[in-house]
Amino acid sequence: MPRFADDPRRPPPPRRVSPTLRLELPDVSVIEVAELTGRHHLTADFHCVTTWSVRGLTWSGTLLTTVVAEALGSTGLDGLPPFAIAEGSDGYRAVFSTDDVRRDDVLLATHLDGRALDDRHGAPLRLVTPRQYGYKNVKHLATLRFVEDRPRSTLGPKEHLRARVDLEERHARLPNWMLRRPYRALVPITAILAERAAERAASHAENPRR
Ligand SMILES: Nc1nc2c(c(=O)[nH]1)N[C@H]1C(S)=C(S)[C@@H](COP(=O)(O)O)O[C@H]1N2
Ligand SMILES: [Mo]
Repeated sequence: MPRFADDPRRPPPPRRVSPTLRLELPDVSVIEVAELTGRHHLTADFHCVTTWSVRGLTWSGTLLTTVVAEALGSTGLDGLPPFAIAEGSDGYRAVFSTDDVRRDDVLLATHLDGRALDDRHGAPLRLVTPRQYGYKNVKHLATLRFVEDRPRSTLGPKEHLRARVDLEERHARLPNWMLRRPYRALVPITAILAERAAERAASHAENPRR
């Protein structure tokens, strides 16, 4: 699996030691979910909107519905506001219709194919939402916030609110026939730049004076 990103020059953020999540729900004070070390397994294909895919990845972690249900108590998942924002500690964010994250195949992953997530793929915690394109699968997940009003996307029209793979919801405005080829052409250079940014960050962490 390549390291990939919307902005490939952005390095992975400095390592957080343990997988914790800040959950923000209206009428509930902020909840810090400590040590997400669930052992739920999920095997799924991964599809980046730019046309590359990886088949049969096995993610392990905690179901998001489990965490949210525990936080909400008797209110239940039906009472959630209609939209959500997921933020990574590198500043990346994706916006959601709550229906797309309230599913029982949405995982807060700590492991990929039996190994703890590395910096390239979202350590220490990653949102895995297999029915949606890669750009909704937020790496280095730090905060999940449920909100009443539709949030503005930081990715602009490139981000479809739903981004469901089976409906090919790639872009908020442009049709798929216009996108597939230019997107595909960008894949190799994006992957190279993203990989380099990660290597630079790793060597800098080892030898900060370089
Ligand atoms: N925090 C964070 N999450 C992110 C991104 C990012 O740049 N930062 N890029 C997204 C995009 S566009 C894709 S295709 C996948 C790539 O995941 P990978 O690097 O594990 O292959 O992560 C998604 N999640
Ligand atoms: Mo992507």
